[in-house]
Amino acid sequence: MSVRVISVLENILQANDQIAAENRARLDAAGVYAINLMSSPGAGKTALIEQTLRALAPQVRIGMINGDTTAASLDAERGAQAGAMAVHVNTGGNCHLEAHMVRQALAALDLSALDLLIVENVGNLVCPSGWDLGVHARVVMASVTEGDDKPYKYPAMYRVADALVLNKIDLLPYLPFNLDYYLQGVRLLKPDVQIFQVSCRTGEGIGAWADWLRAHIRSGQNA
Ligand SMILES: Nc1nc2c(ncn2[C@@H]2O[C@H](COP(=O)(O)OP(=O)(O)OP(=O)(O)O)[C@@H](O)[C@H]2O)c(=O)[nH]1
Ligand SMILES: [Mg+2]
Repeated sequence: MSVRVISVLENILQANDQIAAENRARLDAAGVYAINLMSSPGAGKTALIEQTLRALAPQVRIGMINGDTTAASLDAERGAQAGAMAVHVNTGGNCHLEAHMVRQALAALDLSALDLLIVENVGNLVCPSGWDLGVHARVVMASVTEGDDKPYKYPAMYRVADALVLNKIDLLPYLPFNLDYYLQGVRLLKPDVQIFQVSCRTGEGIGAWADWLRAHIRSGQNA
């Protein structure tokens, strides 16, 4: 008897890509520019969303989809408090968001009232990189407290980045973080990636990040 081998992961990823394409078409039709924000836990994703709202709202109307592994909607509440139209997605323990979860969240948002949608992925530097959610740009966030070796240890995440936000630079004077070594690792994996060095605590660097977003929202272009 011969054995039939079914590539389950391939089928799942194909189905995901199909839904992602539908999500993107829906966002395009509504004129909403969307980003997938990915990082390890605690790098500052929600803090960046809060700072982005401070920099761009109310001229830019901002929505937030927050993916977390539990029902606790603390981050979505922070986003709403800062002025975002926010939806919390409980992934039920899943370590990353998938396109069908974003499709459900999109249904809960009034896209006609938005210009920018920030999807805060589950804090994880591995799994989220392989899943297209149907957004326009993938933004990887890192913080200097995590160490300067991260591009070398998590290349898959850095390879998919359209933009990179390096956060907590206010702490650089206190840490053995070699910025040149870190940036060299990033450039090896993604030579043309846009890099923003920021502090969500002091607001340093947020202006350049906000300008980049503004340019993409206006032009409706992919990163
Ligand atoms: N010193 C310093 N602390 C920061 C900065 N940005 C964020 N933090 C702190 O880092 C911690 C985590 O920030 P969050 O915004 O919750 O990070 P997150 O990536 O959304 O975390 P998860 O959603 O749990 O993965 C908080 O205690 C923030 O106050 C920064 O630029 N400098
Ligand atoms: Mg968060």
